[in-house]
Amino acid sequence: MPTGIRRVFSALLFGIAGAGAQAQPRAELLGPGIVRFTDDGVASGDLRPSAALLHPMPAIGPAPADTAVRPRFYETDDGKECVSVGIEAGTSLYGTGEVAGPLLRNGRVVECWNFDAYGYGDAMPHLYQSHPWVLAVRADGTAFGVLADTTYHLRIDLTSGIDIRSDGPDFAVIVIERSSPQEVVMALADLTGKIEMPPLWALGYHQCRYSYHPASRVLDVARGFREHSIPADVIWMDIDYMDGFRVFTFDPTGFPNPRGLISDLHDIGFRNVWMLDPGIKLDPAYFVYKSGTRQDVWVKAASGEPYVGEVWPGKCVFPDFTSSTVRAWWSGLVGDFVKLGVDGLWNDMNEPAVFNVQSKTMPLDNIHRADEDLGGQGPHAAYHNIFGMQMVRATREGYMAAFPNRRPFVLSRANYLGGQRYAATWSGDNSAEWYHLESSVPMVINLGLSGNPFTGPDIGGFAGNGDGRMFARWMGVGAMFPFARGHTGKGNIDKEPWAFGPEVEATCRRALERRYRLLPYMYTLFHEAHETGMPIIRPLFFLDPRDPALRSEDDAFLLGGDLMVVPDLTPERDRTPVLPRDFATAWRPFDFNDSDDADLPRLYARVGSILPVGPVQQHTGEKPLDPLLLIVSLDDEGRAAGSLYEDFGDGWEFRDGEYRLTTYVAEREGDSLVVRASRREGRWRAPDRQVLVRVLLPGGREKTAIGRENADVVVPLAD
Ligand code: NBV
Repeated sequence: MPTGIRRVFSALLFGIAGAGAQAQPRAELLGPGIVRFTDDGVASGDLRPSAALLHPMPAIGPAPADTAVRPRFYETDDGKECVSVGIEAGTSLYGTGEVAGPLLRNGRVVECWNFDAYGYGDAMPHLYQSHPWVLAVRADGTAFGVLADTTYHLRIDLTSGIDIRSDGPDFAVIVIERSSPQEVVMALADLTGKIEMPPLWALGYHQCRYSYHPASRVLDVARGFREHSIPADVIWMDIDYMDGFRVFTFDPTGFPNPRGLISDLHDIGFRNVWMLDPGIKLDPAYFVYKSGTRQDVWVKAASGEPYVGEVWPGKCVFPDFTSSTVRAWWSGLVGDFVKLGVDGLWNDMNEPAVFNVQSKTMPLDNIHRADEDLGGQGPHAAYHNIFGMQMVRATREGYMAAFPNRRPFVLSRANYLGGQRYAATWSGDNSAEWYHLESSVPMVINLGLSGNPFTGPDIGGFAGNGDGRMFARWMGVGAMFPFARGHTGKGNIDKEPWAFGPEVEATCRRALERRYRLLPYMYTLFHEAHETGMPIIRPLFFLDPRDPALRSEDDAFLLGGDLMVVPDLTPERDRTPVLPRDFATAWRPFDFNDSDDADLPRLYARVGSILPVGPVQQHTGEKPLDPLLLIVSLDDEGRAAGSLYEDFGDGWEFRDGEYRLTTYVAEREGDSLVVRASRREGRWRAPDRQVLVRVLLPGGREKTAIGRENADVVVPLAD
């Protein structure tokens, strides 16, 4: 509808504040319980293409008359397109992606605007990524999700219902209606994509700092892990490995022989990840600048000249990742780079961050020559929030073209809803403060509820030093997150796990040994996330979405469906988490002989579950999964079940059936428990390995037995 007329309408109907009769938006059914709404008079063909959706979604018919959630579109006096969605009393709001502050988002205002948010705090309305997505859980446990399908700057106001205000043109709103929050989250993944299986090594512990320099220091740190017997898989190269911050180059003094470094690291079981920033040094002698200029790949200023902004290298130009030709050019550079033996890539500063300007980014009227399926040529205002997403897309493509048989691992600071298709996320420049340790839990949960399950913070905090006690506590929790990396900023004290003295070192070792022991379970969860979109870290309210008491619990969390993690996130340990009503009977404490360490979170296994656990190892390639330990937590009927996914840990053969998904069941038979593999999926046959069974019984009693995978393992239960 023309703006003027719509404004009059809005004013009449809602008095701008939003009260009054309902205007009828267009409502098209996209799938069962999934409706796309557009403002009256706006056809879906008039809208910009979706950057979030995996595929364009044609309507399959009109929305059913009983569609419960009906957004109202309106326009403000100053011409901003808005939509509001009312919520019933007792509705809890989540999602909105990477946000500071608590899990429960009611009462908060979030902006979708990718931003270099160094040292952010609770009040920061926008961080590095944009997720125009709200998950709403009603009092009765049913749920719906609201996806504002626009890449423009948004203000999502959750102080009274859901009110979304855009700085861009008309946009569609997709509402997913389901009977539980879990189903909404999985439907979001169907729409926006699921993570690809990462290489197994990426689930190991990562060690980073800004910057390990020179190469000998990198190697010393990696060797330090082996000397201290602290498990780790990956070491990271931050910007100082480059020659004057020129991406795809190496500092000739500090990193004269990257191939040699990589091979030395590989020899001790370490993978390597290298940073690539989007700012390309404006240097006529630099091969990347020369080739990009020749191929005309830079984002343009409104004048039509390449836009020049300052970042680490000084004056820079920026590849226009919204164009497929530019992505192909970048992919070629990435391909040549990774052929040195590079295992993983880290895209930073890709909001894009620009120095010495108030906006901290490019002018909004810069010009992108974007692909038609992203919306065609348009201003930075339209593409800002997906600049990082398109960069990681190109980076991933480059790795895949160079190594078609390997799984890429890309980490990104900026991203957008659906960007889990291309990269994992870390939560940017947090600080070495207890608040940041505490808020890393809700941030990881909300990212998972917004489609990205592969995330984690800088363990120990990026800005500032912190102290050993906080570091130990952070490692305890961080080791349970999908992405576990220690990192710190320039000028800070050393933050390797042994840097804070023997006590903290011992806690870090225990924390990471736990992680490595739990990797078979975690890898199975990654496979589940890849198949279904279920988050790896889940909120406690998933256990009973009707229990209002669980709705805001964000200290304790679930790792998958079968493991509860209860950390102490304050220095005084003065918070008591709200646990489910049936906690005492439905969850059983267990440990790895490490629960005397009060800096580690408490672990509980769900009654009725079987957790697959592996050996302690120093890196993921060190040992086969033999013996396999099954931690069995019997229910009242004397039963338990659990699953284990295994494949090569890299490559794509699993797509052709080269994997094994085993369901283990335990059943009480008389005075014994019989544990067996009841079902296998995939082409891999049953392995001939030792199976250790550890049965957790009420009252803290335990029984154990040893058997083999191919036969029933019988555990006598009588005392
Ligand atoms: O490349 C240096 C850092 C990096 O270590 C950090 O993780 C990023 O979030 N980078 C930001 C740029 C400088 C930050 C002060």
